[in-house]
Amino acid sequence: MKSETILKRYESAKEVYKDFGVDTEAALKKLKDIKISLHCWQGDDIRGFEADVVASENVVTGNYPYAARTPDELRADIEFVLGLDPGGHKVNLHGVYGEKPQRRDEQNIDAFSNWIDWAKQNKLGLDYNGSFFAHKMMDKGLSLTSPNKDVRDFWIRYGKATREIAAGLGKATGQISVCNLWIPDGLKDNPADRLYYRSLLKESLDAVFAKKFDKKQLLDTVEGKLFGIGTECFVAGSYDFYLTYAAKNNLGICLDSGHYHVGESIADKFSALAPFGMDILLHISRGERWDSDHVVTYNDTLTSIMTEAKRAGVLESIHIGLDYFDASINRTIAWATGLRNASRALLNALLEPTDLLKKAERDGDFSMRLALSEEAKMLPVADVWNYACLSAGIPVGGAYTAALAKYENDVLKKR
Ligand code: RNT
Ligand code: ZN
Repeated sequence: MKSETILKRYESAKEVYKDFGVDTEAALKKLKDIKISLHCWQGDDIRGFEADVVASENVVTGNYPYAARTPDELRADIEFVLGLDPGGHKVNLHGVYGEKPQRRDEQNIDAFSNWIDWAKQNKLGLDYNGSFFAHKMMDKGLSLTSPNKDVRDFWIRYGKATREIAAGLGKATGQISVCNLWIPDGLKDNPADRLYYRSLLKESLDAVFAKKFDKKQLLDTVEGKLFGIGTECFVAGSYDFYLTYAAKNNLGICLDSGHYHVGESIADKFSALAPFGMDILLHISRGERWDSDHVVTYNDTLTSIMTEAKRAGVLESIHIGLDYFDASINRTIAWATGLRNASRALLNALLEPTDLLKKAERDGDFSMRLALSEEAKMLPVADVWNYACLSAGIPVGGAYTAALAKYENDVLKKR
């Protein structure tokens, strides 16, 4: 599309939105201000840079070639991906992406000094996730809930280390670092004593979170899930468990869109958490029939997550992160496409005539609420999106796919 056409279409879209009481310029500014944290692990299937990798509890399927093999390759791929999205960004690291040969339970900020230098150059904040998996100290899939005290203590030391590291990342970058804790602990078949594992988890978490940090540098979040591969019958860290733990201990909660019952959407949860001032981290994912972490597509599930966050007044205070991994297709295309979809859904929410919808509802005019919300679905969000890309110097339409193909040819195929 010619730049001239994009500009013309934006001008007309601006007028259409104005009729609905929506200011497109204000929406575009917010699109830049609200940051989406890009998960580093789509680049190499959560392999990371530790030497003695063991089979992971975080299963990634597919073997498309050209995964990033080194920290520099991974950072180059991230820069490429971020360069294809007009929104604001951060980068989300996992423990296994440290670059020094440190024991997991002795990991410290030194392992991330290259990441910090790079983040500073690119004005990016860094979030962090403890890697409680793919390690010889996992006890039949259990870490903080292992009946073996030595195992639990190892992972408690690691949990403490993750928070120190994240606080260090927050300090170094001058942007809050969200430190997310997810553990795979659970059982394949029905346990006889669920309470035993959950009591151990509570005890372990109490040790991990004993130290208090400045919330400007470090925000702790805990991430529950319903089930995983190999933990079909029982996951110790369920949503109920962590929500209660977070509420009692003043921590944030991580909502992963792939971790609930089919049909249960995290979109409904913002308004349930907002009245209590709960800090929220999103892991935007796409579960296909099960917790599968497919690449995020632009669908109703995704758009409703963003619009509900806006309607509940938390869009600007939640921490938005992505969490998907597909190793069966070109990883940078998977990454960029999911990121742009999250961004587009964010823009769509920012452009929603929310005030009009809420007014109709307050007035008791539910028929008008329906009519308006259906009308809103056909508003020209694409014209505003293309304009956002053009203004940020990002390839629009066909030029976007051409840029992806070029990167595969020029960079990835040389690996
Ligand atoms: C796993 C959780 C967790 C991981 C990442 C890699 O079910 O979603 O967030 O996917 O930490
Ligand atoms: Zn997640």
